Amino acid sequence: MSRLVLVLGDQLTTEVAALKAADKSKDVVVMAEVTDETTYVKHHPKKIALILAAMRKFAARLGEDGWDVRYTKLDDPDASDSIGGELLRRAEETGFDSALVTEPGEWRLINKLKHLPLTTEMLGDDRFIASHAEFEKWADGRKALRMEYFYRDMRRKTGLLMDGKDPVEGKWNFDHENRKPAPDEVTHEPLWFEPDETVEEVLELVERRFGNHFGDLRPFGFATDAEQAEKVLDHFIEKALPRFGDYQDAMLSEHKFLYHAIVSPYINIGLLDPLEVCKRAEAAYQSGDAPINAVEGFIRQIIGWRDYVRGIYFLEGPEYTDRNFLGHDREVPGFYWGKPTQMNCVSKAVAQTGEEAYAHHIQRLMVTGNFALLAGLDPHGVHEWYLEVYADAFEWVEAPNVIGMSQFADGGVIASKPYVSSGAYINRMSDYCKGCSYKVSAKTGDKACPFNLLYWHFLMRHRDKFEENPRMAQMYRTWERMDEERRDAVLRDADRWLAKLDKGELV
Ligand code: FAD
Ligand code: DLZ
Ligand code: SF4
Repeated sequence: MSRLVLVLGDQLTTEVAALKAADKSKDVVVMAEVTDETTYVKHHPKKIALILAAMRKFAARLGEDGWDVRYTKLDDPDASDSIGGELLRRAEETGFDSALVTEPGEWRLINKLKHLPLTTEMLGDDRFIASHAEFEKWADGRKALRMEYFYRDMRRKTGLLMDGKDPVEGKWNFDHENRKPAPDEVTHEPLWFEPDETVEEVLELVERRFGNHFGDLRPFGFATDAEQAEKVLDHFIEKALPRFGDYQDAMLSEHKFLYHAIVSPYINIGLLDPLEVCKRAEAAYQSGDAPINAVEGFIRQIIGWRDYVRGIYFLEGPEYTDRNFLGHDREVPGFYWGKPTQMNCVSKAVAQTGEEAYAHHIQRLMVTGNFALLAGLDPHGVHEWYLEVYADAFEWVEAPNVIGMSQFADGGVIASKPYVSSGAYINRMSDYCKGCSYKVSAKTGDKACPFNLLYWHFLMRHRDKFEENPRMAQMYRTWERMDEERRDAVLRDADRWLAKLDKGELV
């Protein structure tokens, strides 16, 4: 029996389950650029361009390898609007009545594909270390699903950085060495590529169709095929990995990328294999070219965090993105899309996001995420923002990071306490405060850093939920030690600041 074989825009590898199971001699590959996928949120133009260009190149490669590929371009006059519509159109064209698909990374699309009038076989996406069944088994009966324990199991399973049954150098986690403030000098720039003919054609299409989405399309330098993505990885391993650990949490206005890898967009769409990426990092440790704190930290992000959040997304089910444990409902303010704000840290993180469709973990967690949580923004709106603006954002990875880790909207499935901080943390880890209209040292008054005001406002708003949390008790004790006049002033100034925000005034 011949079948249609669906390959989605984030499944661009010959190792994807549906292609591995298909028969080149009789099956037909279906790939489609469709408006549903390009607009279910208003994706950053760079993200759309990356995916469409990489899809076109991958389809060409499959064709060269002898596959019969039916590829739909966004402007094709016969095209339907959706992946399901394209499968049905190709079913009619070929006379096939069944399809082989690899499970998409989003409940929305999984449910649509399951309800098509076609016999559809959905295979598990095995580009991860743990299958759904393994994750469920790991989670079963645990009181808390902490990443660290899952990560240790993944180290054991993969054998990465293991010395027999033990972790190399006697420790699982070297994170405490990875919190150095920003360095004076940064010697690394990621590798970018000049657009070739295929990319240029896509850029013109995206300019025409999605020019009104937030973010800059040009200059466009993302890798758009596996060979280029390999070069980005080589470059990172050689030039940046040795210092990745030390400066992982630092933020600098003039150095957007510091020593980060910028490989998440490529891993997530299939141009790089996560396990291979980790093996390359491990080899750098084994040859003495990168220290353990850097390599362990990097590998933990991938076989630990990345696989863990995917497990949580599928474990928690389709309603996860609607969770709102803290009852937050403030609208996401215009400065998340580039309207002016006097908060230099937020302004810089958003500007960089608009330019690059990229911000590193701490900018996402401790600047835009921290502000959203402190100010009580609606977590669903925040989730949609993150899904829109980052090139690496697909719901299976974005939602647990935003709803769970950053906004505590899942009530503590992922995080054992909310990631909130006052301005002091941002000041320690970045150079943002030096160029800010607010004063990070001011705790009350017109010039007080809003993070300082809102930090206490958040803790007081949710006292009933967090006071008993052993990891937060110290903060409440500090509050109790402040004199009453000061506490009243902090809460009053925070309320005033939030009122200005709600009125749309410049804050
Ligand atoms: P590096 O800092 O160099 O890390 C190496 C790799 O580790 C990354 O490429 C990525 O594959 C993996 N990784 C690191 N942290 C995480 C994590 N928390 N979850 C999953 N994988 C991780 N990552 C995404 O891929 N897509 C998202 O939509 C996304 N949204 C996020 C939203 C918030 C609020 C936060 C706090 C984090 C989010 N992350 C997301 C995780 C992280 O910010 C990015 O993976 C990282 O910034 C990618 O840049 P990099 O390749 O330079 O990563
Ligand atoms: C994100 C995205 C975009 C922008 N466009 C397409 C597309 O035109 N065709 C396609 O097959 N996939 C696209 N994608 C990726 C899908 O949205 C992604 O596969 C699902 O969100 C599941 O992760
Ligand atoms: Fe951000 Fe406050 Fe520092 Fe300004 S002073 S950059 S608002 S942390």
